[in-house]
Amino acid sequence: MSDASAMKEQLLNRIKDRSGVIGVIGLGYVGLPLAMEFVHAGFRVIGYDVSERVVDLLMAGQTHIHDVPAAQVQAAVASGSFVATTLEDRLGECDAISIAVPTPLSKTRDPDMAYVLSAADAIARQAHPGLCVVLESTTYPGTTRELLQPRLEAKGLTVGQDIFVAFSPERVDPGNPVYQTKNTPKVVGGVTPACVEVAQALYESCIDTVVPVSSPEAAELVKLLENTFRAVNIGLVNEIAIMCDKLGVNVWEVIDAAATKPFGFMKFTPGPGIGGHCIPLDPHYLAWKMRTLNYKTRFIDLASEINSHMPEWVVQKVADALNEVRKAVRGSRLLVLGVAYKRDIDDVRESPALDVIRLLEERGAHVEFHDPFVQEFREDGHTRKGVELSDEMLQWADAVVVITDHKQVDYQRVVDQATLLVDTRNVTAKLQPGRAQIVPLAAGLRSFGGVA
Ligand code: SAJ
Repeated sequence: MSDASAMKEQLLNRIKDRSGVIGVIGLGYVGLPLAMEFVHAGFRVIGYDVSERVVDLLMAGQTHIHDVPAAQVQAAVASGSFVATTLEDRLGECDAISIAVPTPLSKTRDPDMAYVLSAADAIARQAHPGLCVVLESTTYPGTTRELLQPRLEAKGLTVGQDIFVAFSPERVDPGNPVYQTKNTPKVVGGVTPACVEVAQALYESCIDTVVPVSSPEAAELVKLLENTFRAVNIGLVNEIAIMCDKLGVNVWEVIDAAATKPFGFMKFTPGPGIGGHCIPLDPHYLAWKMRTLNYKTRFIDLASEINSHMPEWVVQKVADALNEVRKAVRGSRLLVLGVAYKRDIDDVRESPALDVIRLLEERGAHVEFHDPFVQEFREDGHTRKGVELSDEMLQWADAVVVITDHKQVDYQRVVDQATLLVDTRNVTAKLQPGRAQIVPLAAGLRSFGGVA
């Protein structure tokens, strides 16, 4: 057996008998659940994060990730199976390391690879023969081979022989009651067949289904296809909403009826735009990479144009609705319901609600918000606090604008107390007529105060 295959067999055995030490870089909504799955599989896990606050709270048996109970962290720390650290040299103890750090986009929508490069350099400083390194952060095709591999080879290691490198996209959906890290199929693409074999064995130790693909580029593109698919289809359905508005057709009725087709159709719903740290951003990694190859990604660009136009569409709906009752936006009192980027969560990142609020305030409106999951949020260095949902607040508002349709809000009460309600999420479809004039996202056959 050659030295290289001996190295690979030794690593495979350490994975198989759980004597291997697993490193996870980045203990956020991706890294911490992954670390806990490796602990659950029987490994000793070293979690490395640059945040002392995160490391300290984890070592104190607490959690900052909703999907990971504090009791699970506490048990992992108490058993000695998990340690969180800011000390880079602890990575030198690891036989395999997964990188789960942020990959934000710059203001000009260029990938900001600083976190990935920092992690790659830390690993390179601590790397040793017989190490497997897997990048999980969403990124453009080519990152693993162009940024990660050279830094590891600079140590004199040979990928596929004494170091094994792969990409495996994260598919964490925070708060998903059905799919968590363990039961969500995991795609793995290695730089060489030996890299695929090792990375596949690594993830098969703790994840139910592992799907090998032939290269890191294929794995990188899998993730981008998944989320570009969503962004493009949301863009399509938002444009259908605009068409329905011009046709005077109820877009929700059309979508619900189309969704009765048992094959060849997948339901998406229009709204005030798209938020979160995945869908608005991920497609732009692909667009950026293709620009370097002089190729224009027309679907991505058009979907982005339509989706990012939706906040302005909503603001125009509000302006038109106020105009119908002889009010100007300037000086109007508006209450936005729901600022999180999607229902029943507390994350406001990239939320279209923030755009709607900004645009309304730029037109001179006085805007307050209520969100049962978000009491306050910081934007441009200042904190914005929400208000309680009271009859007085609903009566105070010249218009109430539903942006995020949290299930726990009593929308019948809103319809009964408000005078004007702009409904961008179709929350009023099945309600009894109340005091409020209802303005749908897209014109329907619904009369004011009635239901379609
Ligand atoms: N949105 C619409 N219409 C839709 C679906 C979504 O307007 O039909 C909006 C949402 O309101 C939100 C944005 O798009 O503002 C993104 O929504 P999302 O449902 O895609 O939720 P995310 O951003 O949390 O996406 C994540 C992704 N998961 C991963 O990247 C691992 C995505 O691939 C999942 O499909 C999605 O969760 C999910 O299904 O929950």
